[in-house]
Amino acid sequence: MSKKIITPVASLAHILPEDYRDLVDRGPHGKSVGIKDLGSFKEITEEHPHCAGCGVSLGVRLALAALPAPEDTLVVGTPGCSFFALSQTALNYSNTAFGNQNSVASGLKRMLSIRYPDKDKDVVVMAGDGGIADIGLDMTLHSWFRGEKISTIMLDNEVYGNTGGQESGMSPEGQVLHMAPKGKNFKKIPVFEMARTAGCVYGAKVTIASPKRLGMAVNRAILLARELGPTYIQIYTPCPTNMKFSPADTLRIAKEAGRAHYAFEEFMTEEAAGRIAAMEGGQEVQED
Ligand SMILES: Cc1ncc(C[n+]2csc(CCOP(=O)(O)OP(=O)(O)O)c2C)c(N)n1
Ligand code: SF4
Ligand SMILES: [Mg+2]
Repeated sequence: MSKKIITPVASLAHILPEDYRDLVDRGPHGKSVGIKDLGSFKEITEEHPHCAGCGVSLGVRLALAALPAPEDTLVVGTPGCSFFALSQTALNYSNTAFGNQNSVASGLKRMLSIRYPDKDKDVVVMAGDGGIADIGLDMTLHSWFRGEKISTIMLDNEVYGNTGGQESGMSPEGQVLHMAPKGKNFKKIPVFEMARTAGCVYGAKVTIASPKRLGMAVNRAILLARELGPTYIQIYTPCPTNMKFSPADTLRIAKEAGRAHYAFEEFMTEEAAGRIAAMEGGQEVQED
């Protein structure tokens, strides 16, 4: 995307909302921004359309702030709570029929590689646990089997948030939910481990309470996908509305998960490790 597309006519700039002017002046297009440089502009906006304290909206915000080239990135999503934030962004965004995101992303990546052979065009799937691990699981896995050069980012709130709190394959065992009144009776699906087995060259598991690690993992995933093959990031994005905790407790819950079932983890192939060392000069993933 060219920054020119979002530059307002000078004579009308003064009547535009603050967040549009902020996007033009401080937006990420054409430059490198980090979490500390976030403005209030629309793609990573404070005023999101989600419930108060929504972990998904923060996950979207942090992941978008880590895109290495937002103007050359196509985000592919599917129905679910993340769709609300993503469809309001000033990024290239495509929504798909539920669960089809990795198939659509595969086709778009191949098409972009043919159309722009000399330019890196990053294709990034961002969707919920229901979309990636339940209804779309075969599409997710087969994109990894085929070695598609796309990154898949799961916003894991461990529930079908958008449709009112049904059990997801990623819900923890025993979790009481609307469609699981006696508690979920099987374990969380090990998608992280499946990603490694199915051919992802890099994977990371992180929570929204670790923004630096999250940013570095997303950055690594997208740069490695350009050259080597599929990558996977699983972000814990707790949902106060369906998990019935106070919106003020979202980060505390995420921090606690980061010390328990969502402890930071990475895997990478030898080739990916070599590329990371070359790109980052041996820099460690910083602790938050
Ligand atoms: C083919 C199809 N099946 C079901 C739905 C209904 N639906 C919309 S969002 C959703 C669940 C989303 O859950 P998840 O992917 O975990 O995202 P979240 O809302 O939790 O962020 C479902 C079942 C749909 N839109 N299309
Ligand atoms: S239902 Fe949960 S995930 Fe969806 S917007 Fe509300 S807090 Fe966020
Ligand atoms: Mg979900």
